[in-house]
Amino acid sequence: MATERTLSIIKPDAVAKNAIGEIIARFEKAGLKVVAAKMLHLDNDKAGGFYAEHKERPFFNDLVGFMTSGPVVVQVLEGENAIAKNRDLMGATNPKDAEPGTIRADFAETIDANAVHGSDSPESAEREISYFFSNDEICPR
Ligand code: RTP
Ligand code: MG
Repeated sequence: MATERTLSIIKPDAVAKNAIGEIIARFEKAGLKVVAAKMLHLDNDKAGGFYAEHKERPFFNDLVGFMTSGPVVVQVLEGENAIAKNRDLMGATNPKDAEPGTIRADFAETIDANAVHGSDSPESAEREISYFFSNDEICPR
């Protein structure tokens, strides 16, 4: 298996719940390393550009509204199979369908405010990491 990098976002609902540390602990306990991190308050352009693939979807405006409703923590996670591993730790998009013990099952209640984002493929990971981080902000370890 290859070492990969993935983009993770702790969304405004989880930041508001003071769950940043508990969520990052789950990544670290699963063997993923934080190699870059920052807190940001996204504006409409930055959030809309990030979710551009969903621009035509009926939930797009709500999604951008939610993602700009408070600060987020954006990080790059590195490790074996990091993209799929992070998606497993997150659980299903709708917390009601998420397996017990996943981040979304434990920290989220609704599909709109679902605690975390994780890249869904190597191509999205590459795009999303460079959307938030320059190379000199990533610290291989
Ligand atoms: P994310 O991109 O945030 O990691 O979530 P995901 O891959 O599990 O889900 P995705 O299909 O990429 O959707 C992005 C976010 O849009 C919201 N959503 N709402 N109301 C709806 O039917 C609906 N579908 C998606 C969710 O907040 C989802 O995380
Ligand atoms: Mg997605």
